[in-house]
Amino acid sequence: MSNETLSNLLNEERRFEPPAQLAAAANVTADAYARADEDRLAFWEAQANRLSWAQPWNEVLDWSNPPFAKWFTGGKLNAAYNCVDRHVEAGYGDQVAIHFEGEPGDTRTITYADLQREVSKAANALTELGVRTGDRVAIYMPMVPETVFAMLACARIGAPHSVCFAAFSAEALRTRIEDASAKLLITVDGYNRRGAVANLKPNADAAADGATTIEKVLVVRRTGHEVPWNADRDVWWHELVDRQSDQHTPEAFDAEHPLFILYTSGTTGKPKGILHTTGGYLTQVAYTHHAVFDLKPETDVFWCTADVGWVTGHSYIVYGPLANRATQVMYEGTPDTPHQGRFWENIQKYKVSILYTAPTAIRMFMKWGDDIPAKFDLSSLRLLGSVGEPINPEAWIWYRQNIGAGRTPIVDTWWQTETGGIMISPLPGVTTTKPGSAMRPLPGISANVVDKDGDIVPNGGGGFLVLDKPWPSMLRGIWGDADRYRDTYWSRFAEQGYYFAGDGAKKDNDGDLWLLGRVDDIMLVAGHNISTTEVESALVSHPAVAEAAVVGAKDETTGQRIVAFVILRGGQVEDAALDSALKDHVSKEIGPIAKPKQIQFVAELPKTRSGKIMRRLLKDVAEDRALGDTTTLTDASVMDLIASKLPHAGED
Ligand code: 6R9
Repeated sequence: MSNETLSNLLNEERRFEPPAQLAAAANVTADAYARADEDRLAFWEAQANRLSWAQPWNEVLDWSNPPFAKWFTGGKLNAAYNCVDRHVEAGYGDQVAIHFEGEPGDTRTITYADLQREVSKAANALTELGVRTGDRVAIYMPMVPETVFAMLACARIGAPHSVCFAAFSAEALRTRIEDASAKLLITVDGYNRRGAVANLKPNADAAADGATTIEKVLVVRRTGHEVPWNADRDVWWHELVDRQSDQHTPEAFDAEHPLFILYTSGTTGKPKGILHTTGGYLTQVAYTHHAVFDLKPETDVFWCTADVGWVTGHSYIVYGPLANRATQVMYEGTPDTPHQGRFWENIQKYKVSILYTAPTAIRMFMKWGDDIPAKFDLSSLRLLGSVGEPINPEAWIWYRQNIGAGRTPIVDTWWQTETGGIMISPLPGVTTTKPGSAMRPLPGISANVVDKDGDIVPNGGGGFLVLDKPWPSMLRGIWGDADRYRDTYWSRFAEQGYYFAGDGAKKDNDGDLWLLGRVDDIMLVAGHNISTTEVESALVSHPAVAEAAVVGAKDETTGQRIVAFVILRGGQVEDAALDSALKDHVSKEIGPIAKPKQIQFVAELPKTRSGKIMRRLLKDVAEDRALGDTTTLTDASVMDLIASKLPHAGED
């Protein structure tokens, strides 16, 4: 960023108060902010007490050796016991934990008692395979219940799991296995995606062949198609796990015992193994799930549409919801199989009351058209959530109107793999929301916006988002690389001791926070910092546009010129008139400085599997360069399509 800080460009005046009924019965009320401000550690201590501990802690936070935090030191607990057994012991064994919906329409209903048996058997199986406390287990699995069983079985025996997205290549899996020296790989024969079988086993084999640390490969049978088999190394889940005892006594581990490693590349660079530990992580994900989603375990049906290979799946499919005894939906497939209303059909079928999804999905639904969700009964919904990217105000409004019938609150939740749990979000029974703003740090969380010198910017200003106090579910480091941990997150504002998240943000005149995207993506046009998010939101506020990605490409006169890649809503025609109408629209919404120089109509955008737009690749295209690393792309072919459509630099 230049010396100039990001100014407050877009103006959003719409406000939405919490529904009275929700506010009256909310899990968390406004007084939580004051309580947490008064004594932050006592506040987190109270949240830790929502869990079951085998041994109480001595100290809430040990921050004597920053940036290495220890929370609830001396305390002992078992994460799987907290997510499963204690609910059965309390008499809720018959409550449904997971409604599994396969893409072909097959279903499974898993109660908490079932979950306890499955996790216990899997834990016994891991022990039989020689997995011991502290050993790392790689999980290369799709969205099937065994993925949850496997993760909880690892937690139960204290073997940190490392879940790798099923869509990752063999090479991506191999490097992650090697980095963590995993000795067991758990995978599947295949899974159902877009009406076809995705064949996972050959990838798993190739990764295991190349990774010297893998001793055994445990294979779940999902599709039943024929797969290559290595009799020395491969073991069928149904043969090994099914013959185990369904009794298993969980051992309590230290609060700081590693729970999992999850690799993140963000949108750039070599993947980092983000390390999370047990007590603080579970405390924060359980509390935030309770506070932000207002879950009532007796009546709610929760559905987080994230893949379990993303941190959102770890924290808000597995650990947070299960610790809170949620009943939830787990769906294997894509939103458009066999038709574009599949999500809404699932909501109608299971009477989902709380939906948590990503802006990328919402914009896709906007593109497909309002008539699709309108065909289904979505009246069970009472709360909607968003995560993964800034949500454009227009997408927010569309979500509320078309999915939430104009009555459900929306919680826009900002957080990262590194933060472990939600950090900035409205509280649904408290906050009057503004479309496009994640609003305030949650009770017990402290964040701020600073300029390049680390000075706090006043309301109305913009700059870097920082976290200025340690939080329970914070990462404890990067696996095997303490220096990289310090450099990546703590060196930018070392003097102040702030964690730098890598995101730009602004504070509006009320002090509410608006996320502006990764600072690496921020554009510098004729001496002005302009956020990609704001230009994209201006484009999406035009009725013809469903989604937009904006990059700053090198320009001889202005430093950078704004290039916009635009996906139109269904039925719109791409022509010169629309091209100039969109440029004028941005100019009117934000100002002439933000007017795109070039607009390219496209059918798809390059995205990571968690739905984040990879602007870095679009920038390569806009600057007419060879593409950088595309290994985390969902579909690498979209780049060829986009590159073939874009006029080369200079030919406007
Ligand atoms: C949970 C997750 C983290 C990055 C983060 C930011 C972006 C996530 C957001 C958001 C604006 C939100 N991000 N939620 N930006 N508003 N509500 O996404 O983790 O995959 O590690 O990504 O995602 O840029 O820094 P992760």
